Amino acid sequence: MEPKVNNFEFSEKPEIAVHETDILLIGGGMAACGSAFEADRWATPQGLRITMVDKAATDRSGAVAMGLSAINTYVGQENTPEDYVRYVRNDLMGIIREDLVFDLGRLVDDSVHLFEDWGLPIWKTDEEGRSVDGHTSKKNEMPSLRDGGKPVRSGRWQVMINGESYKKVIAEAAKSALANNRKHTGVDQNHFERVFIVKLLSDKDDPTRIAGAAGFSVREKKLYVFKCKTALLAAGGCVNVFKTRATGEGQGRAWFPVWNSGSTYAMAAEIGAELTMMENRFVPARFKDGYGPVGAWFLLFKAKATNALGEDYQEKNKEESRKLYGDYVDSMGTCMRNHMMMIDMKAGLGPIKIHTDVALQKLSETMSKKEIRHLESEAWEDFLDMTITQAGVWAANNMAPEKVPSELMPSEPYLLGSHAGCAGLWTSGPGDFGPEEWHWGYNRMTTVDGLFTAGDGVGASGHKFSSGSHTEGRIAGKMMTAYCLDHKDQTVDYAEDPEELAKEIFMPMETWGKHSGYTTDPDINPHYIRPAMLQQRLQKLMDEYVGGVGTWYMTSKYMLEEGFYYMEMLKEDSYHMCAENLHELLRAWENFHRILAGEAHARHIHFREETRYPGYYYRGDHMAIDDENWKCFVNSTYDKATGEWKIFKKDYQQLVA
Ligand code: SFD
Ligand code: AMP
Repeated sequence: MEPKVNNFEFSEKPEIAVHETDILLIGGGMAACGSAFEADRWATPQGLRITMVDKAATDRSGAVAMGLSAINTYVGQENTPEDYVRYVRNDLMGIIREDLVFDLGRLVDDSVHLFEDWGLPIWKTDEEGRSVDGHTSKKNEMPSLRDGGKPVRSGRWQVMINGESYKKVIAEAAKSALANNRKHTGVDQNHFERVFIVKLLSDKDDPTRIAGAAGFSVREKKLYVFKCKTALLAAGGCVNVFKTRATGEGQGRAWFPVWNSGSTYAMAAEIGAELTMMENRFVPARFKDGYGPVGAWFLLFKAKATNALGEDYQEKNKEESRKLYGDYVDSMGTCMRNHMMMIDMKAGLGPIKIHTDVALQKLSETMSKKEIRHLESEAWEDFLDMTITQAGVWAANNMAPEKVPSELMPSEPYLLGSHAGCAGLWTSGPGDFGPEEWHWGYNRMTTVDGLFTAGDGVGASGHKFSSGSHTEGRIAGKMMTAYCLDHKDQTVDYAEDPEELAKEIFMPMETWGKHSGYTTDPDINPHYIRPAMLQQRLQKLMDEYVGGVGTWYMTSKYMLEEGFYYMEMLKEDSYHMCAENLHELLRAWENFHRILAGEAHARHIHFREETRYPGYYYRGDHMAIDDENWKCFVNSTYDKATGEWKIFKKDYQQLVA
């Protein structure tokens, strides 16, 4: 096909806006909001400018968009940071960066206390040991956590909240921090919403140093080029890279937020940052079709899940699984729970059901009518606060959790680093805890000078959840301030010409303008492929060759190598994506990011010759865990110019006994 050239002959040229700042925050989720808050405390008094760029509306963007019912990481008085390290290590099959996890464990509670100060209602336990919901405990002026109030623990690490407006509360604090920074620095605008960042820009004299980022508005035809001294890349994890279980009328429904399209991993890889544990993924076991989370049901309501014969599949399948996974079956981490469930599903012993009805009836045995009604409304609210679709699925199917059990299902895989997964970037540790080689200057800085990350971006340290991601953003916010002060006299400038960036970024619109008249049906055209079609091709490829739901998460060296061939074909075709409008342009660029994130995932799985995460994925040619050869990190770098990956091992070090 003819080479791609964009001189804006067939599409309108965008306006180009250049914005200069000191600290650039890419993303507006938990991590970036934490960064804005903390950077304001340190950077504003120094006259440093802070800018946040979110592809969506920050009030409701990212994973916490719909709200949450629990804060999953609160260490509290009962636990220590060392306990937290043991818990995370256990759940992630023995390989984590203990320096990063310990560091988070010692700081995370402060963020939770701030959330409460900012108005988030947190459930409390009263003197008789009864649970009081967040709204009532606020109304009754029960002591805050900071003042010794006792939370309602659903599990050892989780505390219950009235969290429908959780993200709005967090965003409000971030926005007022940005407003304060504006006031002190005299900058007109420092919060850009609905601007999708496409690529990071490196310094013209030093390609290993960050100098900015470029993106476009999804509402007006405008290219944005940001120049910065330091940047936080916190654009969440990656959804919709694998074929989804939801099809037809449910298409588009996913557990993970649809905004997060692998931008963190792809843009970091393209600028040369080292990735870690990209083979890891998260396959959440969820209420079928609505993707309702299970945590509160298992931990707070004490529901049990069984196979179709009423058997406890975890107990039943434990000894058989020990043959491949040894003592790891005893810790029964999140992937292992999936594994036990899938054994029975594959044997035709599904549906797997969670007995919400039995659990609620048992809990209500000693309750008054009023208390029972309250319990039932809590059961609905668990989803109305967090995964509204699940309540919709119940209502649509004439099901009520207090009357009938619900089906559970392992979902399609997601790439993330803050929930029960640990894909991400290799970052510097805190320095005062951990080996020297894990500390190269600034806490949570990547291997690219001046580029930081947090939340889903930091690899090898999962189970941070919402509170931990916010905390990690705060750590980075403070460190970015230090970075700016230490590099006060250095000037940075990006190498790219904004005119050329405009041509590259808006290419899919030129393709549309040039060719869309060629056929009567705009979907079928020999000159281009529409982003929705390309996305389906990627999802099919990932599903079939990289272990998605279609193969029960099974892949192998042979399947992956076959898949790499088709991925090359897909990449070739991706340059022919068209965009009829700005929305489709967004879809096109999300696909570019997903493809690279998906490829990193596949390449890492190919490198790690064992099945470290049974229940998340299986290497059919290496079905066992092999601690002798593979109890290590797998890291990689990508060369954008050649398209080549370098993948290598890094030693794991145990720091906490
Ligand atoms: O029920 C660009 N999580 C839960 N955490 C808890 O503490 N309790 C829970 O109850 C949780 N549950 C839960 C959770 C997640 C999800 C998806 C569900 C349920 C359905 C986990 C946390 O939510 C998660 O750990 C944090 O939110 C992670 O924070 P962060 O900042 O790493 O990611 P984000 O919040 O999703 O924000 C991403 C931001 O990036 C923007 N963005 N901006 C510009 N350019 C681009 N190219 C961009 N790409 C993305 C997004 O708009 C967003 O602002 S439960 O399952 O356990
Ligand atoms: P989820 O709702 O599945 O996202 O889980 C929320 C929290 O509860 C996370 O910290 C999980 O690790 C934890 N969790 C969920 N299910 C279980 C379970 N069956 N046993 C122990 N912990 C669980």
